[in-house]
Amino acid sequence: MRVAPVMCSLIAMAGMAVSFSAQAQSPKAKAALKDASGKDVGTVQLIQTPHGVLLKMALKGVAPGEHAFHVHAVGKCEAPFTSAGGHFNPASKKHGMEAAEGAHAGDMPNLFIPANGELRIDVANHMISLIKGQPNSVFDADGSAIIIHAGPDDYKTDPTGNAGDRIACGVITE
Ligand SMILES: [Cu+2]
Repeated sequence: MRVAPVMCSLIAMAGMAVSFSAQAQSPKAKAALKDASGKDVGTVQLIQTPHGVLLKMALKGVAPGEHAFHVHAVGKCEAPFTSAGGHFNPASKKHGMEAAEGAHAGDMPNLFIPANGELRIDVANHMISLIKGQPNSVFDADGSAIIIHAGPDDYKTDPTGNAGDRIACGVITE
């Protein structure tokens, strides 16, 4: 019976080693979202996982209601944020998860902002990468940005999703 505690600690150590090495090879990134007047409206932490990128969002002061949000092709946020280009679309697909030839890598589900304007949500995007050199890396030559729109994405209108104005923008940085 003396063997059991040793076995347990060996298993625990093996588990720690696995989680440490996974952390070491998991690129992270962030984006600070600002509205057109320059006001802070939240942050996004991006974490590379073996199954795509996890976007952990904490929003504040966003108009209540349904809003499209996407990764856009250029890492430049100058109001009214057309500087960020179209949706991040390295594979040249059509817009929207309802499109037969879809979707853009930057397409993601709509956000529903409650009456107090605050939302915390984690969103998985399997189509983008934080790893430089990958064809779908957000860290390409001109960078990338996260945009929140005034209206909802209809998940099918190419190339914009008919989501309206761009109300917040944040450049994705390491
Ligand atoms: Cu967009």
